[in-house]
Parts: sequence; C-alpha cells; structure tokens
Amino acid sequence: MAKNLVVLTGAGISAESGLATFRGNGGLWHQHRVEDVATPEAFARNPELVHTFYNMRRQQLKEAHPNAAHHALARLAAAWRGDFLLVTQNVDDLHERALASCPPCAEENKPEGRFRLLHMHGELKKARCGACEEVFAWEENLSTAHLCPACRLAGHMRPHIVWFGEMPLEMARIYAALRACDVFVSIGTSGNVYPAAGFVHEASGHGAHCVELNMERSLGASLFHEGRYGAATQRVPEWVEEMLRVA
Ligand code: BV8
Repeated sequence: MAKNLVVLTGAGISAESGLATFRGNGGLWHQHRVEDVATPEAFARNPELVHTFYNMRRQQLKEAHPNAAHHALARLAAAWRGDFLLVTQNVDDLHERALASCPPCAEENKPEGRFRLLHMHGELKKARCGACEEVFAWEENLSTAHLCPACRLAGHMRPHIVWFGEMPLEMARIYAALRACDVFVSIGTSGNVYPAAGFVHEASGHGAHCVELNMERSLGASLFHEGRYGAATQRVPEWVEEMLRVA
C-alpha cells in the first residue's frame, strides 16, 4: 500500500540558494521589524515601505536558483506512488522551478498518486487587489500607483502574501492531508510561526512518522520521532534517496 506523504518547508531550504531566512544571523527580521513590513496594519500605515520590502525580495528572487534540496524533492514528487503534499511557508518559487526542470513531476506524467504544491503564506511573484481580491502574476515592482488590472481601482494592489494576523491559505486541504499522511517531514523551519509549527502535532496525533531535517533542532524538535541535522543540500537528498528505495 503506497504511503501518503506531507512535506513542510521553511526558509532554511532556500538559504543555500542565497535567500535570507527570517531569524538567523542576517535574517530578514533582523533588518526589518515584522510590525513594520509584514502585517496588514503596517501596510495601512506605510504601504510604500511594505512595497519596498517585497520589491527588494522579488528582485533578489530573480538571482536565486533552486538548490540540491529543491531538486531532490522534485525527484521524490516524480517517483512517489502515494499522495504527496508539499506545503511551503516560503513565498519564493524555487520549488516550482525545481519541479519544472524534472519532467515526470508534472501531475499528468506521474505513475500514480497525487502530487500538489501549496504556498500557505502566499507568493512573491503574485499580487492581489485588496478591493476585488483578484490575484495576478506579478514579476515587477509593485506600488500604490498601480491600478488593479481587473477592477481598475488604484491604491489597493498588495503583495499576495499572508501577513501576521492573516489566515494562511488552503488550511482545510492541509489539515486533511496531515490527518491522512503516513509520513510528515519538516524541512528548514524554526518552528516559530503558527499554524505551521503545529502541523507536526496534528500529523503525529494521527499516527504519522514525523521527521525533522534542519540545520539545528527547531522549537518543536521534541515532537518529532526522528531528527537529522545539517545543511538542507546534504540532509534532504540523503533522506530522499532512502525514500526512493521504498517509493
Ligand atoms: C494566524 C509571509 C490566525 C511573510 C509569514 C496575534 C494575532 C494573530 C496571530 C498571532 C498573534 N500572535 C501570534 C500569532 C500567530 C502568528 C505567529 O505564529 N506568530 C509567531 C511569530 C509567534 N501567526 C500568524 O499570524 C499566522 N496567522 O495565526 O492567523 C487567524 C485566525 C483566524 C482569523 C485570522 C487569523 C500567519 C503567519 C504567516 C506570517 N507570514 N510569511 C513573508 O514571508 O514576508 S511567516 C514567515 O515565517 C515566513 O513564511 C517563514 O517561512 C515563516 C517561518 O519562518 P521559517 O521558515 O521557520 O524561517 P526561520 O528563519 O524562522 O527559520 C529558518 C530555519 O532554517 C532555522 O531553523 C535554521 O536553523 C534553518 N536553516 C537555515 N539555513 C539552513 C537551515 N536548515 C537547513 N539548511 C540550511 N542551509
């Protein structure tokens, strides 16, 4: 019987691609206060400061590339015979780019089992209109001067990002997968932010084997059955090779 898999990723999986994490040395939250750039109140108070923060990260993303950890997960997605939900807290598109360079990953090519990638905290390369809620692909800088391509109102375009105090996306689908999975793996996250930090509790409560792959023990490390520590580009391919032997 094919096993169902849920993998959660955080900023640590993209660190070796050159994208700053949040809480480590040089992290984003050491350069900016969350309250100033990652809450709805911050956006209402100073939208241009928030746009500058995300415009800078969107431009940086153009210089970044998927690393061996992203590519290993793409290989696993192509071969896994059970259901595989890859849920990321990250707003970069490095998982998409790794999947795109691994042709059998496309859902229609898979031998069996369903694969899905979800961005629970939104995506840097999308923008949303706060007036009509339409979402658009968006690669360039965003500002308050932009008109919504749909409703044509100005001053309402925002990054399609889930800020603190906002409800993450696709939570029903995520919890359903956590309750049905046999294996839950958390990669590159410090376990600071909820509800993502509580996923291990949900999965283990339903009998899943829970593994943490991280540079160091996260705040939730004691909730995992297994922990492997070190750089994602080492630990993730090693773990994937083991899983491919049983996929
Ligand atoms: C919610 C998008 C409920 C932004 C992010 C008051 C009011 C409302 C909610 C709260 C509140 N007080 C607390 C909360 C809950 C709050 C929360 O958890 N706060 C924390 C700080 C206490 N959560 C929320 O607000 C969430 N929403 O609760 O809604 C609700 C209910 C009903 C109705 C409405 C609402 C929303 C949270 C989402 C916020 N947005 N991101 C952006 O990206 O700019 S969160 C942000 O943190 C990122 O998504 C990031 O991914 C996430 C978690 O951080 P990590 O990924 O773990 O990154 P971090 O730097 O912390 O750690 C990196 C790890 O990698 C480290 O462990 C490091 O060792 C490791 N590492 C580094 N290098 C490597 C490595 N590992 C391997 N290899 C390497 N090379």
